[in-house]
Amino acid sequence: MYSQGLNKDVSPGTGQEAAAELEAFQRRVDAEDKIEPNDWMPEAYRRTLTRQISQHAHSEIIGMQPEGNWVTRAPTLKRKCQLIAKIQDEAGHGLYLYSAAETLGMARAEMLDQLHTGKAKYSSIFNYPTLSWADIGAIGWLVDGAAIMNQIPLCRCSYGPYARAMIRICKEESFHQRQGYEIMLTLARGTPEQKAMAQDALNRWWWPSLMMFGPPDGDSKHTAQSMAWKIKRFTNDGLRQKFIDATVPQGHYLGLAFPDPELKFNEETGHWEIGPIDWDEFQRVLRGEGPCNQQRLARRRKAHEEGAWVRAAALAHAEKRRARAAKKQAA
Ligand code: FAQ
Repeated sequence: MYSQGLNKDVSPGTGQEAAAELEAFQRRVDAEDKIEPNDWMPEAYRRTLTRQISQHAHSEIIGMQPEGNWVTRAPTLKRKCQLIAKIQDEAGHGLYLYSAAETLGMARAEMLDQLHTGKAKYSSIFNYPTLSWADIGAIGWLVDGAAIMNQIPLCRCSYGPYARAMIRICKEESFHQRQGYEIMLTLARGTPEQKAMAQDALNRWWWPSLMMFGPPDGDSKHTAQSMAWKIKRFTNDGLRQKFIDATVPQGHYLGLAFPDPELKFNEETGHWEIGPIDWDEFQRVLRGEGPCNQQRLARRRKAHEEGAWVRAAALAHAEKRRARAAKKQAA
């Protein structure tokens, strides 16, 4: 929809012209200028952003499923209302992000097609099951916590539409994080069974949450270029460490233990150090072999098919309004 408003001629030049354009582009990025949809940009910058923003949008939409699993089983009416509001927020985030990605020239239908055919990735974290109510607390605390750590720097991304979308998203994510932590606190201070549920959720979500930040810096193929373009402001490992340092004391305040015998505080560096992350597990999930990959995609495809009549009705309605307005103007 937004791609319709784009200038047609933003294609890269050739030879000397391209070199001059590239240099001018990098100068703007270095000067912290925002790049806007109709500005000239290198094709690789456009591709990187389209990939990242659309995958981010897919993550928000697929991320509704693990939490949706608990709407009918939330323990109180208040918890149910909070959970529904949170899931609705995630849908909104997906929609802002699809809109931001559309400004780069790719139609939403194509992005959705890439998701449904398995060509586009979405965050590995959403391929894990939500087995107990405590998982809803752990998702808010850890998954939204990791998402905020990654997304606050994206508010300063060089691409204007993405940076602006992230500002509101981050505000909402911080409410999500607090509601999750409050669920964990309630369980941790509850009966021994409730505390055990909270501990079990931390055991299962801790390592996958650390994987959300992406592969280690040495294996991250996009980081160097994305940092030069100021799309990313920190490396994957840098953000992961910030998250660990912020989260470990929160877990200890809950009276819970992290599932990592090697976790220790380094007095000299002032950082928490962790044991090795199982990157084979991460790669398996990315290949579609995680516990819920197939279920998540099947459910998404089915929802898309079942929504076909809504899209058709919205288009018919828009066409009717357009024809009515044209007739009024002609009269
Ligand atoms: N899962 O070279 P890098 C949320 C892929 S939103 C799956 O390091 P990059 C809200 C990567 O795409 C969570 N794939 O890549 C919520 C690349 O793919 P390629 C989503 C991953 O882009 C909460 C390849 O591996 N957040 O949680 C993952 O520089 C609760 C190589 O990696 C965002 O999307 C992964 N974990 O850095 C919703 C934030 N990590 O090129 C509901 C925006 C990496 O092979 C409930 N994205 N890959 O196709 C980013 O900041 C970056 O894209 C990174 C990856 C940091 C994720």
